[in-house]
Amino acid sequence: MKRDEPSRGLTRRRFLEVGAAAGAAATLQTVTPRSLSGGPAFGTRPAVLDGREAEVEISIQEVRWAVDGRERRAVTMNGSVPGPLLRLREGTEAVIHVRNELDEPTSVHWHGLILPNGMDGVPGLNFPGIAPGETFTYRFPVQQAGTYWFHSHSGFQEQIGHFAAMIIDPAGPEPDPADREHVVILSDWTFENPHRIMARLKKHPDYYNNQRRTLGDFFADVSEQGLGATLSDRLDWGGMRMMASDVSDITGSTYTYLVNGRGPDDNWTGLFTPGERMKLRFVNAAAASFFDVRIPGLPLTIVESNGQPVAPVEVDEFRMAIGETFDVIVEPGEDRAYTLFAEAMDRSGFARATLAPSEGMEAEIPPKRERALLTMADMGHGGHAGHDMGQMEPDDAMDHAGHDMPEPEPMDHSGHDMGAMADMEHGPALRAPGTLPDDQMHGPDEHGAANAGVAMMATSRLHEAGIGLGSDGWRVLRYTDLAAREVRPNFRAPDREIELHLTGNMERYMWSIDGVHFRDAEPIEVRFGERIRLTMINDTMMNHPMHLHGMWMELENGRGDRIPRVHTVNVKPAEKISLLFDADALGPWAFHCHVLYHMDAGMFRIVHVVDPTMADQSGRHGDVA
Ligand SMILES: [Cu+2]
Repeated sequence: MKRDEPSRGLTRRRFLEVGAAAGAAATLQTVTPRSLSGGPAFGTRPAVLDGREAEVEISIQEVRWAVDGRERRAVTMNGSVPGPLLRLREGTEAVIHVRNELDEPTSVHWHGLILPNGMDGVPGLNFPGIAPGETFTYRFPVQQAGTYWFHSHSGFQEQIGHFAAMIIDPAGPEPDPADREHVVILSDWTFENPHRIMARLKKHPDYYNNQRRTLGDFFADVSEQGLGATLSDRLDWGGMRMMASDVSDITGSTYTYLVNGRGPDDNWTGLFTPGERMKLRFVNAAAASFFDVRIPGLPLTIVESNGQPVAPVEVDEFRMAIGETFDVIVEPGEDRAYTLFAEAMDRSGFARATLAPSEGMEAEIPPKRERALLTMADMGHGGHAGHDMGQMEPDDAMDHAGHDMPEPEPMDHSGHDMGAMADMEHGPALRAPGTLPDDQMHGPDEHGAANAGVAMMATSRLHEAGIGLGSDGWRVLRYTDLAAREVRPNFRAPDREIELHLTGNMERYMWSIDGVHFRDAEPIEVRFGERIRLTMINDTMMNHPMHLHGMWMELENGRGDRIPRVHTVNVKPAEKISLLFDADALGPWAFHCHVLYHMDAGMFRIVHVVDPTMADQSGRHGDVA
């Protein structure tokens, strides 16, 4: 394994060195990758916090961070974007001291980790948060292996740099050994204040789509960014026009897309020796961006999803929802550079890096593709028509029985009466575990003013690559391609089904679940030991990457007892999906959309696992957010 490259001086280090460096770092220093290093090599490997045998220390600091030559304030872990790579080992205990050097509260949430409730890091829900000047010690058993990440669960800190990757080495042998590996963290960077982004979306939800900016906005930008930057923004993006109902509500008009903290011009480079088997550990740590990832010239073999081994799938491109991770094996045989290309789903920009035998090499950047357009199916008026049969393969053994329903007349809402069937708790026996849900007409409940444009028909779309993908003539990953590497033991049927609607009113930038903002919602209560089928119906025309803390979800994609485990799953517009989870962890857990701005707007619930035999188990410390 060539995980580290001694020639670069970034050899595997123990906590002591890194902890000392963190302690010495001053706040508000200017950290530019190139100026620090005196060459472009810095940042090629992230700093590593090795928590496998020792305690580690993370300091939350404000620094000036430069992207493609421009600077803004960033909230960081140990002074870098992304923060240091954290390495843990399955079967050990992690001890992580997090010191808050900001003048505002902060937190660290361990995305995808199974741990005691009090260590999950959601302020107001699992702990009080970390006050300025305080140190909070996270201490938990490491019970899993794979690629994960961690980030702030406070305000908009995640948007401005507070995220990092975590690799957990297995207690036993590595399931997919490689000659070399690189962590590839994708993110979206903005020079705007995220509170301002949110305020703009509240006023004009299509602000970042149609570039409709007022003279006042222009002068505000000039005072914040300077005249040159403002004009350059306008020139770069002035030609872009998008529909109000486009696929992303925040776009490349404000975002620069990053690989490992580097903009497209900075061009992060991952080295290889031709002929090596290389593992790329991808993390989508963006606040609001989905990425379509490919490396032209290299087939991509997906071996892990959400940190869990999956049966290897070879594709040419895959979409990453926010919060997802994928491990990908590539074998570059030629002595040349390859472009690692991660296009924003709405085609408004891209993150770019290079895999090469030596620094400074570059390969071609693929031409811009047509931007994705919403279809009738995305608006829930397509029924069968929305299923791109061209992507289906004859060997797809999924149950498509439900897809044979006649197409509804687009404007005929009489079908809504069928919604009475939706109350599954009192309905017939639940369908077999691991199978795909049937299509469903929307019921009469429109979920109130917080919901608009309800999709009439929700369908299973796991066999679709996603909006704007799958028509380029190459292989694209679909959720139905994912199968757990091993058969799941004791795979059993759910005890109960809970149905949730993902709702929103784009015109008012309101996002909710079942039409109710988080602040007005009761927790979803489940009993310890229950096996729950969680069915989600996306009533909106946007994608929502839904993330459950503290417990694995099993995505029912038709693979029976080999359905994949996930911590995050994307729900497409007008899609109906279902997941199984065992309520095996007591306490209140966060469940939310991982679009930071959707979560902030109210698309959030508490899933509270209670033991009816115990008295007080609220574990709450006040209001969340
Ligand atoms: Cu969302």
